Amino acid sequence: MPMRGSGMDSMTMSGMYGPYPMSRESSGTAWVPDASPLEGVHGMYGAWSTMLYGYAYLVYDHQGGRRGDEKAFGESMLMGMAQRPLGGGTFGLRSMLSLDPTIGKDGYPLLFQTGETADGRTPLIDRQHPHDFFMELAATYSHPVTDDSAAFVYVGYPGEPAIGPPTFMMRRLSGVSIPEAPLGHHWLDSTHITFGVATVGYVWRDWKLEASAFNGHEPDELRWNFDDPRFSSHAGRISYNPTEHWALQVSYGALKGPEQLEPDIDQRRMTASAIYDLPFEQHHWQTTLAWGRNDKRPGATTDALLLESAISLYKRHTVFMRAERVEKDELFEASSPLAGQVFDAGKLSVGYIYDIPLTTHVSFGLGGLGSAYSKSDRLDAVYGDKPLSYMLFARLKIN
Ligand SMILES: [Cu+2]
Repeated sequence: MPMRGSGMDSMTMSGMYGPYPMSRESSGTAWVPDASPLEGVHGMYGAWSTMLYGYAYLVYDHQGGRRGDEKAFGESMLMGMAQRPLGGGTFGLRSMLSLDPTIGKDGYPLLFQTGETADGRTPLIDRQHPHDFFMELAATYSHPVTDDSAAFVYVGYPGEPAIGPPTFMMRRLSGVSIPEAPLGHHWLDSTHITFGVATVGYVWRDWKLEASAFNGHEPDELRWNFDDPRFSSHAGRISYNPTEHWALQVSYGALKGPEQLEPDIDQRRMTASAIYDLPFEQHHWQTTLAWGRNDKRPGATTDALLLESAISLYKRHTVFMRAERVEKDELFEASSPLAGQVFDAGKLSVGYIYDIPLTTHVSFGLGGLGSAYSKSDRLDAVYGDKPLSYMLFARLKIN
C-alpha cells in the first residue's frame, strides 16, 4: 500500500534495525518480504515517523465433535511504532496491546490446541489461551557500521526474542486474516510475548544475525499484569531476504521452563520458515511455510509443520487457507493413562473475508472459515470420527 496523506515514500524510509525498506519490518525484530503491503497509518511529527496498525475481530466459534464447544469472543491487537534519528543512528519505540484478556481466562475453543493454563493448575486443552494485554513495550537503537550494515539492540518488557517466524497476527499477510491461532503456535511463534527480552543483532545487506537473552517462561494466567522479568533463556536467528519476494529464517532457542505447570522441563526449540510474497497490480498473494521442533528435556521431541496462504484481490476479497500437521503430547491431563503420549493431528482451514472500506484507513470485513481434521485412529473415540469446525467473524481493521 502506498502511504497516504503523508507524502513520504515508504521505500526510501529506513527500517528500525538497519538500511532496508520499512516494509520488511514485522513483529519484534522479525522480517517479512520487502514486497509485503505496508499497511497502517503512517505519519511524521517533527523528527519522529510513526505507524499505527491494528484490528478487532468479533468471532462466533463452533468446534465440532465430542471435545467441541462454542463461544463468541472479541480478539484484538493495536500496534504503535515511532522512530527518529538519534546520534547518527535510529532510535525506536514499539508497543503492542490487546484486549484478549476479555475473552476470559480459559480462552476460546480450538480442537487440538494446547499450551498455557487458565487457573495455574490445569493445562488448557482444545482451547487457545488469551494473549496478555501488554504484548510488546520495547525500545530499539540501531547504528550504521558501514554503508550497507548496522548493529542494533532491542529491549522489551514484554517483547519478542529472536526465534521463530514473524508472529501470525502481525504483518504476516498470509495469516493476519485468520482469526484462529495456529496449532503449531507453541512450536513456532509463541514466544512473541516474553516478559523480559534483550536482543543484539547485526544487519548486513539482506542478512540479519541476532541473539537474545530472555524470559523463557510463558506468561502466567493473569493477563492484565506484568510477570517478573528473567533472562534465563537464549535464542539465535539468521534471517535472509534474497529478493524482495522472499523472507527466510532459521532459529534456535534454549527455553528454561517454558510451561508454567512444568517448570522443571526445559525445551530446545528449532524453527525454519520461508515467506513468499507476490504483488500483482493492486493484488497480493502471500504464502508461509514453517517448521518448528520442540525437544523437551526431559520429554518428547515433537514437530509442527504449517503451510498458510492468502490472496487479497482489490483490497476487498481475501481468500485464505492454513494446513497444519502437529505432533501433540499434551492432549490428555496428567490423570489420564494417555498423558504424555504423542498423537498426530492435522488440520485444514479454508476461509474468506470481504472488506468494505469505511474511511481511508479503516475497513470493515465479514468472513468465515471451516476446518477439517486428520488424526490418529486412537483419537476417534475421544474426538469423534470426523469433527468439523467453523468460525464466523466481523473485523474492523486499520489499513
Ligand atoms: Cu500467541
